[in-house]
Amino acid sequence: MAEKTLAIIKPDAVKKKLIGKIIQKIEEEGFKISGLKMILLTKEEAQGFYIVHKDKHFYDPLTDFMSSGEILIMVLERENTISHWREVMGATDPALAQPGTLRQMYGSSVERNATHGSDSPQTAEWEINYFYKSEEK
Ligand code: DAT
Ligand code: MG
Repeated sequence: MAEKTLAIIKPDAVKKKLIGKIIQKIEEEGFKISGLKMILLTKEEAQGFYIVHKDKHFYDPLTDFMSSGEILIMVLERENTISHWREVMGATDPALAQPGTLRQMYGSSVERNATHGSDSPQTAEWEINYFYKSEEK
């Protein structure tokens, strides 16, 4: 079974109408999209999703931002899914991301960096469960 990751197109990228370009890149990179939905998180749901960062200075602005507009949630699969998606996204801070990565092209700051990706198989499983409780996994 291919490794899975949870990918998110964040509110900044949705508002900038970048869904099409980002999904095109996802398909060109050989990912299979095995789940996809558009949702608007409440502040509490954003806080729950980013609970690992609850003690960080950016937790409050991050969860305000993530609940500020619709987001597109996707489950992606291919070989080396987690590390490959993180490579395609680039570094967390768009200013430090390699040319041609999604965050370098479409992010505007470390707080508004266009996309999300899980960072380990354990995190991926937890994050996928967070959004696909028992319904459609
Ligand atoms: P990543 O999204 O690359 O896995 P992370 O898990 O360290 O990065 O942080 C989660 C999100 O929090 C990140 O996408 C943007 C925000 N963030 C991280 N570091 C930040 C900082 N120093 N200032 C503001 N926001 C930050
Ligand atoms: Mg992370």
